[in-house]
Amino acid sequence: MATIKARPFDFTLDPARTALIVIDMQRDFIEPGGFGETLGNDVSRLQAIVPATARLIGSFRRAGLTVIHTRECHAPDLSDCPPAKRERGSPTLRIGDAGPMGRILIAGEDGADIVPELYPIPGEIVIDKPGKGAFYATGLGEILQEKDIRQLVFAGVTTEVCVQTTMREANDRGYECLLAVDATESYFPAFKQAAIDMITAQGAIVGWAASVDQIAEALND
Ligand code: C5J
Repeated sequence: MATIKARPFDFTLDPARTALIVIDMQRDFIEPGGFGETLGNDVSRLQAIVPATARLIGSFRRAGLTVIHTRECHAPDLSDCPPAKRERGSPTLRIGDAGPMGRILIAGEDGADIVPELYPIPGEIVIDKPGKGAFYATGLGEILQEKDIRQLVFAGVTTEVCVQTTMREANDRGYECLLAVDATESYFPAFKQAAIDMITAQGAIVGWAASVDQIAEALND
């Protein structure tokens, strides 16, 4: 056990029962010329967290702990994409349309894959998820149960959408959730800050927050 001086109070990390979940560090959200930029977002904000996220993943790998990556993407026939989701966003570039890096958010397309700097190594789990939350319509819950995981460290994008949604899903399922604040980002700085505040408010109502350095130190890295 290791104590992390987290927000809003100490988080007692039990490495043997902890996994890292890296949410949607996909080329289409992060790289210039991808879907995210096409929607008018400044992707440099998201690119900036790649080194800290790589450091966090490295700490988990060196400690021999579980690393799980997620990708927000859909089946090529869009059978898992509700029209209500497809109809929103950009009117000119929708999920499934041909985009700069292949069909937008379609499994197997270049843009839907994880950025090379954070690419999963053999043995790591990759969850393709059709929703914002990683528990919805995936096998994540069963995987965590099978591994007897009780604590989840979160990284990835975007803080207020897929990261926060997954933390809320996990919190409701009884997991203790810790957000790595410098390994998560939003296209909107105010939304990132608000999400961290919401997560940690009211006595960690959704979870805790700490830096990558603090988490790495707790893993003796
Ligand atoms: C969004 C995500 N923002 N990964 N996806 O649509 O947060």
